[in-house]
Amino acid sequence: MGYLMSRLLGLFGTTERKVIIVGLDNAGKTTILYQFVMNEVVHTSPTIGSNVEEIKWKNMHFVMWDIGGQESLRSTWATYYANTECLILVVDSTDRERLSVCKDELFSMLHQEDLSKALLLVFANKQDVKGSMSAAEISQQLNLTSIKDHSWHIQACCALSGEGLYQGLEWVMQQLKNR
Ligand code: G3D
Ligand code: MG
Repeated sequence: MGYLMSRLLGLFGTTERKVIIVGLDNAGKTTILYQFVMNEVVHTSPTIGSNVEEIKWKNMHFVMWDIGGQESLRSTWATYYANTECLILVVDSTDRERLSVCKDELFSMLHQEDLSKALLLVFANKQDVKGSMSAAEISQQLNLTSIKDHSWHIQACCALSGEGLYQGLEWVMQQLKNR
């Protein structure tokens, strides 16, 4: 599609925005994707490969890829990066042990050329679980303030109830509008 055409379509809000949802296995990625699709909780099983869905919200059209997070699958993440406008990192706020793994994965992604212009939204998921880490704590552990070359935002959420999810998406939308 030509540049002018895509700008025109952009005015009507029909430009597709590619979003990829990454994170370790069991973080809640697939639950989040289907909350956006259907506003309901689906029964998930570990994702082998990926799920992709189109989501239309407030005149924006997102194509969201939910990529399997098991260790053996993480090396395939890079094949999904091209043309990504937003990277959503889902963190299981109850999983203190693997937060450092999450951090390593995050920083290796941010160094990828294909993601150099991508926004970063971090969902601090499973806030309903007692004793889970707060968004502030996760932000500090992930050292998000050291990220200077990407716009980023962290949002506390609970994928089961949907709480916080649209607040996160709202931030993405505002950022994309300002581009
Ligand atoms: P993944 O796609 O990142 O691997 P899933 O993760 O979406 O498959 O979710 C993994 C498990 O976490 C699921 O539980 C799911 O219901 C649960 N989960 C997701 N989000 C939340 C949340 O916000 N709070 C709580 N308490 N649980 C959540 P099961 O038991 O089906 O494995
Ligand atoms: Mg999954």
